[in-house]
Amino acid sequence: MIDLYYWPTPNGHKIVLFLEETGLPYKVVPVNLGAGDQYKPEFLAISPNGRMPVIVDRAPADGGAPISVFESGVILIYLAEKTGRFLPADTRGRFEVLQWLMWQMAGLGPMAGQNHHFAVYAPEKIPYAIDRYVKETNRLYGVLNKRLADRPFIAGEYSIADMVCYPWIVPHERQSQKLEDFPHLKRWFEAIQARPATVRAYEIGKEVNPNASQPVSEDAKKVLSGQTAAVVKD
Ligand SMILES: N[C@@H](CCC(=O)N[C@@H](CS)C(=O)NCC(=O)O)C(=O)O
Repeated sequence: MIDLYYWPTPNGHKIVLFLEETGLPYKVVPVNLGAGDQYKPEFLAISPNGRMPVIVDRAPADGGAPISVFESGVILIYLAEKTGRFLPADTRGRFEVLQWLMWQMAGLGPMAGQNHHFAVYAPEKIPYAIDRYVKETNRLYGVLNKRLADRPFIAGEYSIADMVCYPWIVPHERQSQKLEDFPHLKRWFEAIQARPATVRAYEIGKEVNPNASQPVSEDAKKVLSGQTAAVVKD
C-alpha cells in the first residue's frame, strides 16, 4: 500500500519506526544516497529537494490517485492521520506532539546533522565549527532531558514526536554526547530501543544497507558534498 523511498539514516529510520509499530503494509524502495539515486529525475519528481525519505500512498483515504509526501515530519503526520495512531485527535494533545515534532525537524535534526558533518565528514577539522555544533547538540539534549523528567515519553504516550527524535539520539557518541549526563533521556532512549518495532526497524536498515556502520566511502563523499543548484536542474 505504501512505497517507502528509504536509505538507513536517522531521517529514514523515523518512518520505518512508525510503519513497524502500526503494521501498515509497505514496500521499501532503496535510495542509495552514496550512489546519487536522490538526483535521478524520477526521484526528484516526488522529492524536489533531492532528499529521502519519501512515501507514495497508493491507497489514499479519498480513494483518488496515489499521493506522494516528502519531509519526514510531514510523512509521519500523514501516516498518523491515515491510521489514527501516535498523534492524539484532541487539539491540546495534538499540538503537544506537533510542537516537539517541529522542534526536532528545525533543531535537533539540523544541528546534530551539522555536528556529524564537521566532526566526521569535513576534510578539514575546524575547531570553532565542531565546538559550536557539539555545544548546541548538548543544549538540545538538555532540553529533551528536562522535558522527560516527569513523563515517560515526550508528549506523555509514545507518539510521532518520539519517533522523530529517537534516531537522532542513536548516534550520541558520534555527536560527542554522553547519555549518562542525561538520566531521563537515557531512560527514554532505552525504553524505545527495547520496543520490538524499533528492533525490527534497525534490522531492516541493516538489510537495505549492510555497510551502514562503515565509514562513508570517498566516492560517496564526492556525491554528498559540494552540491549546488546544478544537481536539481533538468
Ligand atoms: N528535512 C528532511 C531532511 C532529509 C535529509 O536530509 N535526508 C538525507 C539523509 S538523512 C538525504 O537524503 N541526503 C541526501 C544528500 O545529502 O544528498 C527530512 O526530515 O525528511
